[in-house]
Amino acid sequence: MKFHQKNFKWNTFLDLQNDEKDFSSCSVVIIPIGYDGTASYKPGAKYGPNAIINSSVELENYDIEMEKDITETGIFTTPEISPLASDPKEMLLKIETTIDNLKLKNQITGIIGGDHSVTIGSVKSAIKRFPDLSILYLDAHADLRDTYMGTKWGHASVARRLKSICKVVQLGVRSISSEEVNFISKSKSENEIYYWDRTKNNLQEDIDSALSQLSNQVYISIDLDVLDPSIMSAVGNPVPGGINWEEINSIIKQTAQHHSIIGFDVTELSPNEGPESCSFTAAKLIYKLIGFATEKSNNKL
Ligand SMILES: [Mn+2]
Repeated sequence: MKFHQKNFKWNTFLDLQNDEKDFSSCSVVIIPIGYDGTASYKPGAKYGPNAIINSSVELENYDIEMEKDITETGIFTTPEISPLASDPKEMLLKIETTIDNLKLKNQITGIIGGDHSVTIGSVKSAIKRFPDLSILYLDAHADLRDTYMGTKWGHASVARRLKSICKVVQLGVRSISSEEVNFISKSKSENEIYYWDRTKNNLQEDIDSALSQLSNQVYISIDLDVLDPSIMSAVGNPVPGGINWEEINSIIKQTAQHHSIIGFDVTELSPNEGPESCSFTAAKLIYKLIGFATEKSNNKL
């Protein structure tokens, strides 16, 4: 892939310098997608990538826990995939073909959404390079509706659509409709969804069980509403009782220890719905994903 726009500069994750040499040698490609065409309650996730990239500029490149400068791995940020106003399905196809056209080899893709529907386009492209991938799906909502607000391709149906192309293991769920509960029992996939309930569950046991179901190649899809609203209020549909910072960090770390993270996305930041700290939290989460996903290749377990 060549980026011909020689005179066109775009903002990059951590404010790193991009050049075409970096693109061929980098291990992580960050792809911003400011699309919220399927938002059901409050739009605003289209502003997510810009807010996250602006906050990332303020992060230190060195990570205390990993004892490394994560930029050494090579991180290239592409220009934003611009939204289409037409049918959501067309937008997902545009995402898939844009990523296909990057002609990636083993690079890890990191998508910055945008609403959660962008995951469908991203996974459809990733599965061509990694046919055995499975998805660790972190979201407060089940996203298993067959259709919602007149479309099958919206953010309330993402896990449902993905389940028809690969294994999806859901963790962090605490909001679900009866239609979705019926779907789970009909499709006999009760063991692929883990409700996040501190009063009932041994959460570490659930995490271990969820991760044990994943194939070696894992795509991590994160709707930021999986986090507790006390640390992540800037989302369209917040749900109390969520995952905290240490827990999500540990889930990503445990995934990386036993699997290869081949791609990830971080979606649904609506910066206008909460304090600026939320875009810093989202930026640090992406930073941690990059760090853990690339750690294994440097330090074979
Ligand atoms: Mn959600």
